[in-house]
Amino acid sequence: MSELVLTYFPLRGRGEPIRLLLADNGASWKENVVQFSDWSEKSPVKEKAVFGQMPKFSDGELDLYQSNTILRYLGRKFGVAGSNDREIALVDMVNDGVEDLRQKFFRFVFFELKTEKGKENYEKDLPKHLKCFERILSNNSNGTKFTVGDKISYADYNLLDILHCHQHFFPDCLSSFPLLTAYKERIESRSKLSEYLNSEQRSSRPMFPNRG
Ligand SMILES: N[C@@H](CCC(=O)N[C@@H](CS)C(=O)NCC(=O)O)C(=O)O
Repeated sequence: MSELVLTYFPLRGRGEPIRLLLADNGASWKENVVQFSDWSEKSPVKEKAVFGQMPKFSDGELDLYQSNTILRYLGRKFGVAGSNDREIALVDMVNDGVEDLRQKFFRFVFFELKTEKGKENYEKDLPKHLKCFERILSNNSNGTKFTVGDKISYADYNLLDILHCHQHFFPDCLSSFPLLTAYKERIESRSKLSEYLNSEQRSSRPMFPNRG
């Protein structure tokens, strides 16, 4: 297999769902860490980046940008992108739903979190969004498996990560969502994933810059 390299800031951020997928599928990858101090309009990594942003993922000669493109690519590469046309479409849909929530979450972290009112409003609104994923789970084998079908998919890694992000700020946010709670525990206990989740390399990486 060609060398797999993730180029990103020393963060979980948008790199983390990619790492969860790689770890759970037993892949080895190299981390190419770009320090914030080396990132500027004129830095070669930024200049070469197709959209001027990271993460970048390299598989041998192939360089990819856009975290969801990378997830879909790896989903296909490792056979975790849905098992037929119907599942492929549904996995894509769930992943887009996670992306919508991630964008809201970023606005929260970088803007709304600055005021007590902003934090309160976000927390009040959050169950409405989590409920959508609870319902997705309930519609697939009564919530006993994954978001789609019988097999984990790239959307599940992305969802797991966004749940972790929310629990960081709102530790009890899943308490009224039994299916999501069980799902999260089930995925976290997969052997390779749990090894990664408990690793030093993961715990030493902050979720966001300067925000713990
Ligand atoms: N849609 C892109 C967004 C990438 C993005 O926002 N990257 C941020 C870090 S998470 C970045 O590179 N920020 C530095 C910059 O914009 O100069 C993706 O999903 O990869």
